[in-house]
Amino acid sequence: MKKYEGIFPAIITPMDENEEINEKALEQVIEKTLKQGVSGFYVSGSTGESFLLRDEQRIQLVKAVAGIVKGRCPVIANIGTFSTKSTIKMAEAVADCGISAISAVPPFYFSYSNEEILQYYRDLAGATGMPVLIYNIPKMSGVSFGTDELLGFLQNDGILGVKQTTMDLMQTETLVRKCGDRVIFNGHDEIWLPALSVGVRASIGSTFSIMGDVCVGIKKAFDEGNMERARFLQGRCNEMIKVLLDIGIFPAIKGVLKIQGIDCGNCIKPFQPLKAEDYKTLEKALERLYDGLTDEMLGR
Ligand code: MN9
Repeated sequence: MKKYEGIFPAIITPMDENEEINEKALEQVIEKTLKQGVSGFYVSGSTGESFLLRDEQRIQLVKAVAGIVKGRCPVIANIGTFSTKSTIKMAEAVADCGISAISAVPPFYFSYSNEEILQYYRDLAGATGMPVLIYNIPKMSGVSFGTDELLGFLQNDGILGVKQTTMDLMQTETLVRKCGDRVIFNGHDEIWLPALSVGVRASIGSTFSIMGDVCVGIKKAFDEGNMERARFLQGRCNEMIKVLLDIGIFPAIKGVLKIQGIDCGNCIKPFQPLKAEDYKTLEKALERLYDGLTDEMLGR
């Protein structure tokens, strides 16, 4: 396996009742998913509620994950903020804690030219010397790239690759075909199998914290040429993802973790706590997800 191959949970940020980081629960999620065969972690991303955390909490979080992982697998930290200078400051604060790469969504809110966005990524790579993973998430950031623009960005020194949180598999296919030396991460868990079919080898996703074993199983089945099983497992995941999205993906993921025995608290307000009926819905969905799945199917 390559360094950036397989599934990377976009890890949730466990919180206590004061909206401070619960490092004990963080460790439990990391150890559980490592046992399930995940290949690394993406920290302080959308799933990690990064834009709701204070800067010092993001730094604490990244350091805590690196400290728990202790070099057993790569850790990618999303350190993106609103300006180049503050993003570099954030990157410098975590540079020596044992992470493998940094990542950032394109600067947003104001409209920037492509040159300005590219310069932002170049400045991050240049100032820190760490590989930079572009976080392409047009639906959330409001910044969409054409395929040619992205291809241009990927040619630059210091760019590790791109996390493609988009359903545009044609764009993803083109990036994989034309940028063989860069890492193209799938970013939507519901199209992990379709992404594998266009040559993607790695995926960063929020649901890998709660069903990492099933998603490891999808890749294993695909690599063994067992498409029937791979499709079956992707279908099970997608039924689960539909329920999570209907409830609200991040609070719902924390809800499932609680059912699985790891209390990660609530998401930061204005996210609202789950209702009792949401837990019932999630319990049922979780039972359905794992019903009849064997160790072999789960990649064990
Ligand atoms: O980081 C996640 N992206 C967002 C990846 O939440 C915006 C995905 O894992 C999605 O949560 C998942 C559900 O749509 O694919």
